[in-house]
Amino acid sequence: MRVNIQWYPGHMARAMRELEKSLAVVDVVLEIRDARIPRSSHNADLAKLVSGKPVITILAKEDLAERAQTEAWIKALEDQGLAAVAVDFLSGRGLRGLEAMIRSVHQSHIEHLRKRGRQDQVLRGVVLGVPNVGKSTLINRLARRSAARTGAKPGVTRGRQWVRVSRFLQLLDVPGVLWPKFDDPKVGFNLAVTGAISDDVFDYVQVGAVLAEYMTKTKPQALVDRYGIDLDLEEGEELLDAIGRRRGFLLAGGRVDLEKAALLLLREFRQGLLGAVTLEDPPDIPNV
Ligand SMILES: Nc1nc2c(ncn2[C@@H]2O[C@H](COP(=O)(O)OP(=O)(O)O)[C@@H](O)[C@H]2O)c(=O)[nH]1
Ligand SMILES: [Mg+2]
Repeated sequence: MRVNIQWYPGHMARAMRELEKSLAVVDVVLEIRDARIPRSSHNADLAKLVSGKPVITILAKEDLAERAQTEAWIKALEDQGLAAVAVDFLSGRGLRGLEAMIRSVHQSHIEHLRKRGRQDQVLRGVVLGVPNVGKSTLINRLARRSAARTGAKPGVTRGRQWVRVSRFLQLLDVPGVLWPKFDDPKVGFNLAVTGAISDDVFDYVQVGAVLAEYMTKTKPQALVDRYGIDLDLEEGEELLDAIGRRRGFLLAGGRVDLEKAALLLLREFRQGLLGAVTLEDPPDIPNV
């Protein structure tokens, strides 16, 4: 299946140049991935872009992912030498672990500078991730009430705005959107289903149908419990048809409004009403 993403090469190239400028002035990168799709929400070129700077990988929305899968993902990422932590920004679960990781990077940063005779105390970071993954929520969470915009700091690129998260941590106030590659149509599907791609640029009947099929194969009971549909249905549009019929989404002539059914399914999936679902298995063999 194809998801047609609006693709403006000029715009993307400009965004990438902006991002490279941002990366040049930070000491740490907070990379947020969606815990339901840790592979599809990751940009494979990130490591090249950050060249040697510490990266903390955050699996956000862990409340919407399967816990055992998330733990396996964390282990797989750690096996690749990454510092990784799962967080639910809504409840705050995992936040302390993340803060401990940031403190540890901060400590090494200060020591590194001290050896060079500098007394800087502040750690500067940027938050990267696909749209809607939780970048702004993370900044607000870390900042709690003390968030305050500070002017551009001397010594860094002019005009850049920093959010002072704590006495020791400043984050660039424009979190970077970093799109993964869309070569694999599965990546487009995963980003659409989880809400990274806005609904008006893809065919939601198509995406909803693929999601319905995926759910009947992996978690049929969730569809039965939520929509009371028959377990013997298999095909995506048939499933949407059944969901729409159960909810009374009928058009003139008694046909089911498939668009409405698809939007309902997508919305409820994203809210976690179909239970916690991880769409991507962690790798069996860490690619160290
Ligand atoms: N369930 C859940 N929702 C989250 C979590 N973090 C963020 N959200 C929600 O995801 C949506 C997008 O978050 P936002 O911070 O604006 O994403 P951004 O586009 O990356 O800045 C908001 O509705 C948040 O409330 C999380 O850990 N769990
Ligand atoms: Mg945001």
